[in-house]
Amino acid sequence: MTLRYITAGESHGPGMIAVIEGLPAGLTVDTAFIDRELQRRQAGYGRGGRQRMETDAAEILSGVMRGTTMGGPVTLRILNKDSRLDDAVKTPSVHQPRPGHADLAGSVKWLTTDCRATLERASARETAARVAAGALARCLLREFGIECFGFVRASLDVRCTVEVTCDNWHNLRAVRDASDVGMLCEKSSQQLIDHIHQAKMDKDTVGGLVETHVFGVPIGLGTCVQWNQRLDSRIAAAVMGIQAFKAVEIGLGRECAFRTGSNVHDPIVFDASKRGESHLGFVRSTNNAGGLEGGMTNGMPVVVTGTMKPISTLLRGLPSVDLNTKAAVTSAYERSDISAIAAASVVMENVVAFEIASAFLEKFGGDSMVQLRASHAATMDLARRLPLQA
Ligand code: EPS
Repeated sequence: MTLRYITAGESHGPGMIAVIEGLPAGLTVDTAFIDRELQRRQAGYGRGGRQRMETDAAEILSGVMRGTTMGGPVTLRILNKDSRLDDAVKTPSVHQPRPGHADLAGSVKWLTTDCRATLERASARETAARVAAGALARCLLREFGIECFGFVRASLDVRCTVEVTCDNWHNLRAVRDASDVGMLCEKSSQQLIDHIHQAKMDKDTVGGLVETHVFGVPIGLGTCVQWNQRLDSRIAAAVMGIQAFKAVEIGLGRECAFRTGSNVHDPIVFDASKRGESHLGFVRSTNNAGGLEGGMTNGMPVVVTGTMKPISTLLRGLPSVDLNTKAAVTSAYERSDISAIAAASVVMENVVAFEIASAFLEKFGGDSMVQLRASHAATMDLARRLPLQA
């Protein structure tokens, strides 16, 4: 069964829900890990007042017995403390769509001049459910030594140049966790904090570039046989599905356009002493491909970069039109964030993880963790013994 999930819930409704289907039975669910990811998603300099109200935690409503999965759909619920959807005073109609937001297109789509219904579901509060689903999938990945590391790479004129490798990411995690904007060096962190502070003074907002590295991914996940099953295509769709994301790149990404082939493709060497690693000894001196070739993992770390646009709710407003009168107005303001870039890095980390877990289960399969472990070990053993004797 394909691993998949849907989410439900509105920003100011009773809560957010994720229903995850396709996990094998017998997986130990680390709820503390899931809640830690949810807390990371709430943090970051530039977040608005809402995060001081919420304490996100996942409650398991189905599919888990005594801490392990049972094989059926797992339902995770995150309660909204700021639940007030049915209160028309506290949650009023909105008629002045915000440029950049779903407000205008959604109102026309659902044939209403009230943007409220659209904005409630379009809200990035929904990413809490996606983080919960991704963190659950990571419980599975971690059993096979696959780890994800996400952080903020750049924003405005700030760019952190620290290189992330299999050897240093554990140490960098502590730097990231100490940074209020999820960056990997103190200098860049402070510069970005200053910019976000300035944006707040200017009643403006800030986006940025976020990066996810996935380590220990075995060679051969995904497929080249069908366009929509290519793992890079699935990762790209998952990342572009995050609210406010406008671009996704794998490995070198757009930079490939500006180099010749000999400066892009990662040379292959074989190192028998590294046969036990995810690349089975097929070592690459560079990783411009970002761990994906032909829609399949090549055993090198999977590297994804996402671009988040600045938040579209500006305290100063932007030119817009009243949907009832068609008069020129300034767009509506709702309590919002100045920047959610640190949160976006947590979201991307977890949606990428989910796609890797889905491809992992497709390759190694099985109804139970016992079967999955056996199939994984046997398949990797066969691959290590190539060429196989008839
Ligand atoms: C959001 C608007 C703000 C953000 C929200 C996303 O919500 P509120 O209007 O309640 O202040 O805080 O993000 C979250 C609540 C969250 O948990 O990430 C929007 O319009 O997208």
